[in-house]
Amino acid sequence: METEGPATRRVQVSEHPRLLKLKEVFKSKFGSLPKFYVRAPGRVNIIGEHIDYCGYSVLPMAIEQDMLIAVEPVKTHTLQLANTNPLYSDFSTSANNTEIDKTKPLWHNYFLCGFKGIQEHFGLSNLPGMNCLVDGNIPPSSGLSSSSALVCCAGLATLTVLGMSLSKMKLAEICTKSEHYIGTEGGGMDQSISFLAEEGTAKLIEFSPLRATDVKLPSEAVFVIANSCVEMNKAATSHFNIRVMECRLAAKLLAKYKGLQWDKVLRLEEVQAKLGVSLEEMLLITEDALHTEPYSPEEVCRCLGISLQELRTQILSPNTQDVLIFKLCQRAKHVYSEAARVLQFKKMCEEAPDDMVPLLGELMNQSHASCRDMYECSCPELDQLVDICRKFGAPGSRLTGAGWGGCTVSIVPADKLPSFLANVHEAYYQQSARSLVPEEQRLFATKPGGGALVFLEA
Ligand code: ADP
Ligand code: NG1
Repeated sequence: METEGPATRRVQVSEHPRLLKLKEVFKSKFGSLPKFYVRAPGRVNIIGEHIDYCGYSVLPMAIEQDMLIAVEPVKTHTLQLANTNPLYSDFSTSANNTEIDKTKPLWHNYFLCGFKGIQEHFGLSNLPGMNCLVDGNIPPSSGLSSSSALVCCAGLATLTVLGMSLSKMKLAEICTKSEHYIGTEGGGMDQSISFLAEEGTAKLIEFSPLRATDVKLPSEAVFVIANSCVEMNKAATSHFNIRVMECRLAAKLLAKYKGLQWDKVLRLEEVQAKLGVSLEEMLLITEDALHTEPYSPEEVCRCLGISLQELRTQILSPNTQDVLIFKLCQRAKHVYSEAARVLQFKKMCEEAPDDMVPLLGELMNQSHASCRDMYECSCPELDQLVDICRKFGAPGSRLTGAGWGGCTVSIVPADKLPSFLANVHEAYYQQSARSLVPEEQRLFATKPGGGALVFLEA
């Protein structure tokens, strides 16, 4: 239901090994016991890559792997963060002074994004302090949304400490906006599925306004995640924001070409909506309006009739101001064709999902090709991994999440799963560096999991 907040569950902590471990480590760290626990899941995007920030619908499902936080509200105004993973150092700050350093995406900054989002939503200037211990098992920087799970979990922890409530939709919107404090200008898929997911179903997530609709996946196929073991931290590089800006510029040039008021346009979807044409027509318009040779900043300025200074300060993000080439035609073609593939995928799932497995796979293959060739967000390891997955029986395989590393998702007939896993393991994970990635984070089948929750000890 649209107005419902995340559920609260009473649990026997002693019966949940991860919660029990969290409780014990919390006690040794802070010398007290947590009052409650929150969880927010990661996700795998089945299809619809790099189109959420252009305004288009995406088709993810939550995975079982998640971020868990044990929380104790405290009377001092101090926020103390610790992590079960020693790679992530302890952090402490005044709850009223939450500066987020965009130049260094350290883990606690993702927590602060969620914390600050709730603080700002309620206009609070005097936040209570809390002790928090975080435990995550989502492979980091691998396209399964570990960062957003942490932001959402921190937002939910803060809300619960305040004793306030908000709908899942509102929480998703707040966390989408507040994750921008880390410096990446993402679209909202990750935070939305983390709050709105329901066990047993993938979701079509639509934006402006945010909506989530169940998508029944084929029962005779399994979705398998394979980690390329190449990590890519989105906030530490400008790859991600360059793509967001290329799409923004493409939208403005397309709008200008069609005589629309281009200065207010930010997203490729707005151009389609204003023109009232189909995605197929948008592809033709893109080919007419934009050339495939890269655009220089000077050419973009000439097309829009603005100065370089205006381009840099009014359109581009801080970390893309020195970019020298923009591939506008290729990026827009990826977005419009990928948006169409999402709708086709959903339609096939509504009709007869089990008869459609080869066709669903074909759409996933097309999506990967477009990400690789038009959007240039793949990498040699991901390309190798999708080839291996197809060779061993996946009708479809593609990169998932932002790319440039991270994971692939493949659709695999259920009866072929054991041999598929064994063969992909043999073909990709024998190299010593790859075998260092924990086994449970390398190659696994996944089912649609549930969304964010609060746990209270029974
Ligand atoms: P993803 O594709 O997983 O969202 P990002 O590169 O956007 O990848 O974010 C990864 C960052 O999230 C990590 O560098 C780290 O700061 C944070 N993170 C991931 N997992 C954990 C964890 N278990 N504990 C603390 N921070 C985490
Ligand atoms: P990941 O893979 O979690 O970094 C990012 C964006 C999404 C979406 C995908 C590409 C964030 C928090 N997430 O996801 O919104 O644009 O890339 O489809 O920026």
